[in-house]
Amino acid sequence: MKPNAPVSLTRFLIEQQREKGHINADLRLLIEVVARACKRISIAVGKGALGGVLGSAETENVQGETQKKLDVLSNEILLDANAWGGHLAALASEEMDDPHPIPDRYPKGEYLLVFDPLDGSSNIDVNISVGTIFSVLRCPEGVKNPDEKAFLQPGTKQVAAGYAVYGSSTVLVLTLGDGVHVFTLDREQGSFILTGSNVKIPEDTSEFAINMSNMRHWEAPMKRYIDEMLAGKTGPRGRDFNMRWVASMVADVHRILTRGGIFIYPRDLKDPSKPGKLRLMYEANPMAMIVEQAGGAATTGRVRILDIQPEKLHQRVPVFLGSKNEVERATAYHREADA
Ligand code: AHM
Ligand code: MG
Repeated sequence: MKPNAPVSLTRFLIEQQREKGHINADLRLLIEVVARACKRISIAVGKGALGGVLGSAETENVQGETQKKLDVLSNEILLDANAWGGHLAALASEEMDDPHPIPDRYPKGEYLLVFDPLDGSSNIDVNISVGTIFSVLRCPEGVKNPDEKAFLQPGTKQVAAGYAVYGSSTVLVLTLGDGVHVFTLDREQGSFILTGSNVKIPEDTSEFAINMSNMRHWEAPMKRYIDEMLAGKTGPRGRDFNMRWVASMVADVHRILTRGGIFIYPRDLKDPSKPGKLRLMYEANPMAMIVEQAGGAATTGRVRILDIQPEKLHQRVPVFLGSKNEVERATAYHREADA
């Protein structure tokens, strides 16, 4: 092969296994299977109205959210793709109440896969980027039939994490715990090609992403942090800030990975029973691993996300992630207020 020939995801993974010893054959297969499922989801998303996939499925998930047809379809695509390979012990998803076992007719492997099959559901019908988020854990030793408890491991235990964003191009972002790598789907060839290695998030930024409509429900330190940015050049920060909010976490995180920024979905007092909107296991943890691997930071505004010991599969957490210095500043404001 020519030295500058494009590196496919398959070649990248084989090199990670053979030369770096980072992954074994099962984890390689797992990532390839997830990537293949993302290609199928990307095709379904791309067909839009022509594929009859828009609109509501008229069912509710465990979070009490109405599922879209594409939420259900994407979940099925990931389940089917991962059932037979022998690399998984079980799966869990935003769209399913309980962990999903591997059918008895197939062999079981050593990994657990957790995913949000289609993140940004509110954007499906309006042709704005959506995506898939996934996290890979090891099945605890000796556990033959993993239940919810087997999944309740802190984010530091993830062996891999990634997301696919179905935007103007389809992009797969992956970390195996050794930097963050970006692959773009070559639609003619049908393969993911490496287009960014060891990407880094700038430590400083002048761009923030937050749903400002919730401002009246925020805690005081949260309000202080945003107020200071809104005050611009003449305020305490002495410079102007810009705002972006796609309302698809995958798209907002991808922008931050590309050019920096801070993404915040804080705890708010609209519904005090909920500690945040986003889910720890299949949204916050995989994104936190990616962001940290890219040199950024990820906290709940108080503690590091990856250190949280999960108590429930569908647990929610506040999320602050992105450019390190901004995440640290927002976190310091919360800690100061608590003290
Ligand atoms: P979803 O998994 O049901 O799509 O919800 C998660 C999404 C995130 O992608 C996004 O950051 C957030 O919800 C947007 O919330 P809001 O509509 O409150 O702005
Ligand atoms: Mg989601």
